[in-house]
Amino acid sequence: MVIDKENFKNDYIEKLQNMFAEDAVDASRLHQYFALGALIKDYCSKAWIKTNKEYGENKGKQVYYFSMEFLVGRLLNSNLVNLGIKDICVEAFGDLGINWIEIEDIELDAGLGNGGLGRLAACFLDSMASTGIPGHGCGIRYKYGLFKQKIENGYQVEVPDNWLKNGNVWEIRKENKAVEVRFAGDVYLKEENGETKVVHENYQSVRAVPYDTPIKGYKNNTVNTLRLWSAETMEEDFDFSSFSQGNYAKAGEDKYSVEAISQVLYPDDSYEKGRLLRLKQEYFFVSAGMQSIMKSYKKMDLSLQDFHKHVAVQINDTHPAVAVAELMRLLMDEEGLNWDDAYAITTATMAYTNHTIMAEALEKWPVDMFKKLLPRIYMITEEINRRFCNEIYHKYNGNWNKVNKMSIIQDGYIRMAYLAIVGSHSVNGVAKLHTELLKHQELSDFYEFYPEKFNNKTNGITHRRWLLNSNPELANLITETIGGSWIKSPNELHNLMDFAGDKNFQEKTQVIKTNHKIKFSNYVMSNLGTSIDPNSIFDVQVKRMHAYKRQLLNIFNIMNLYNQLRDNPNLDIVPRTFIFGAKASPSYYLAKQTIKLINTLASRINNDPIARDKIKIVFLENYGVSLAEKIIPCADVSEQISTASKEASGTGNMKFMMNGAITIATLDGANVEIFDAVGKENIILFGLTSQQVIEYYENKKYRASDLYDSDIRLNTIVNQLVNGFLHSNKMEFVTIHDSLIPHNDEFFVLKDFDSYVRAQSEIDRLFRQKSTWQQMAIVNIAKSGIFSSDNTIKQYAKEIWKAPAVKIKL
Ligand code: 26Q
Repeated sequence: MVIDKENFKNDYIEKLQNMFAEDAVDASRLHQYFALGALIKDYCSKAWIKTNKEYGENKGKQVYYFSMEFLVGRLLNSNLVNLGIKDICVEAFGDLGINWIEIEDIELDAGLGNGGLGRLAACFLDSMASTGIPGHGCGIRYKYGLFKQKIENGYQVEVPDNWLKNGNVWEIRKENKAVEVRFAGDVYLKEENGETKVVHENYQSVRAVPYDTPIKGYKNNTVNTLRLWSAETMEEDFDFSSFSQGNYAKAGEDKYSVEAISQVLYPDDSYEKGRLLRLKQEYFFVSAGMQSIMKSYKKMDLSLQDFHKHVAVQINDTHPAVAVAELMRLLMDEEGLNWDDAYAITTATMAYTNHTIMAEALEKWPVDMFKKLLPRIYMITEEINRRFCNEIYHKYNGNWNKVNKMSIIQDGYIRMAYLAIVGSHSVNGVAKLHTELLKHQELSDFYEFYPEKFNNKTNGITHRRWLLNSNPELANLITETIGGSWIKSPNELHNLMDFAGDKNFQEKTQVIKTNHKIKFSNYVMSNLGTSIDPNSIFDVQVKRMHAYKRQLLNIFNIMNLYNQLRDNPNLDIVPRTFIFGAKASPSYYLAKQTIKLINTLASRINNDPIARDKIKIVFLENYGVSLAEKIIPCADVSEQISTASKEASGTGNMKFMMNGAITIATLDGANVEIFDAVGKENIILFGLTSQQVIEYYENKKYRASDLYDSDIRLNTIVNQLVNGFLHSNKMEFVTIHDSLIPHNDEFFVLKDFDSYVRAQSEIDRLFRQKSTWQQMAIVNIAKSGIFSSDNTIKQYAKEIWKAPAVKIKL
């Protein structure tokens, strides 16, 4: 299909007329946006039908990515770019007198995720479609995404994210594909004609209704599907007797409790063990998704024994790990297979990705609760575990200690990571270092038992959203310089290496960066009323607020600079703007206090004549995908400063690099691979290594108070937290203070402080050398292609899923 500007305009005008009986100029912004979305969906629909048909007919491997989170952000721009009609559309809108920027801003982010894990799932969808892998997303259509963050008096305040309030133009409700999900009730076995049958009675039914969103590949004909499930009451379950007796409240109660299942996304690390609703959510979308896969599998008329040859299921962390038992249930109870066959098929189908080594983030469910809510799933889990423990017992000659350590069910809890490992044929970490730590530390018993299951898949990011879309100026310059084939083959960005030393090219990349910085300064002025200098270094740390990510280390460096400036107002430093953006989980007090600390420091420093021309602090409210797209192209410095060993991978690090920021980093997660790619001249490293951190944890020899006593800078800063220097209420930051002293600084902020300060001075020194700096930036862009999620997806497809790409012809 060739769409040129004239027929695009005609199509669009017609769409507005048909949908709203309005013409282009008179229509409201919302209607203009909706008509455009609907038109784009029309443009995708033929290829969408064709893609599904082709997958059904060619009967090749299809991949299902199960995830509690899909942090997709906005879809208007990415759909236009992937269709190849962005320029035509913007020009056409110009002709029609419609302000494009305002249209873009109508769309609300689909914020159906917390952070890295959810955004990774969204990048993967884009890459699967763009590389032609038959891969679909399966998740929950939350009515409310992650809370919106407001800053009031320096504190985070959470506001519901009602992202569906204007409707969602991208989705299609598929009433006819609804399935039933059963909770609780009684399960028993019954003999019938010499066969054992499983009977499940007195259960509560929930209707799962899918909403499908097309995932359009970049300039190909593939349109995959993101299927998100919404919970509704079964019509026959509506309590008509209460209703007709006038007891509306009672009639509505069930409806309310069922709909609660897909009402709201849980913020991470508010992870209080055993939240019933969270478990309901997990089983709800897993059961609905697996049932729907089974249905479309059966339509293809293939033997159930071959299920795993046609279906691959990737589980994104342990949140969908009940999928293991659910597939067993479907194969045995619904399809009549025996245990051994069902088990072989299940493990050959499932694969598990681990995203964390933080012990407190590993999901555990209390047996009592699990059993009551999912009685049949519990029976199956128990049997999987019984057989697994038996195997361990025999392999280790009756070593009960091993059995206890590895048992899926232990001390009254079900350990979901263990269920996922046992029930899958593949277990992967998300960066080289992370996978090594899984193999040799956290999951070493399992690695010893199942070495063949373990593998690494370093994360990636879609260069279409994170370069082509968010930084079109840089993308155009790259295309002018090395041609456009890097867009389909991102590794070709490497050809920019020839231009790293080219003064002319350096100049051009620098102008693009500066223009972004000017634009962003205006945005900050109009939104926050803070004036910032576009010529200052833009030093950016944007990510979830967590102690291990160490926003506090960044703050300590700023406090140190401020203290130096107060001693010597003529201190010679390159002016710097420290930019933060971060949401804290609502129940994570230390994280929320850290936000308050940043804002307190910001108002102090930004208003102090001694400091404000040298350092500025900006805290951006409500950091999310759309804000990331704005800020990342502006960054000179990318802060990736987690305590080594704690950040599984990070993906923000890759986005910044791709936009020409210089990384200041610990050797953690994918920073290690970025370092390997760019070399020591093009990244600024500091701090303890992961091995040193692990040794300290083991030998318990770290004493934060020794550093507090011996380093005058640290002594001053730590005291300033509680001596009234920052806040009239001396208790305001006492939790932060106490996390360091007396609680001995779990994340080595004090230990890495000196090394970090030196690294920051190195940045100051390098930034003064314009050409050197720009050369470093170009090397980073050139080497970033390997971190395209297209590469990651190709590795998953080849090594885990065994799923070849499929070309869709129209
Ligand atoms: C669990 C139980 C109850 C409530 C919430 C949760 C929960 C939700 C989300 C636990 C963890 C998460 C999210 C984890 C996450 O985003 N991890 C990040 O994954 C990225 C992609 O692999 C990595 O790059 C990051 O390093 C990792 O922190």
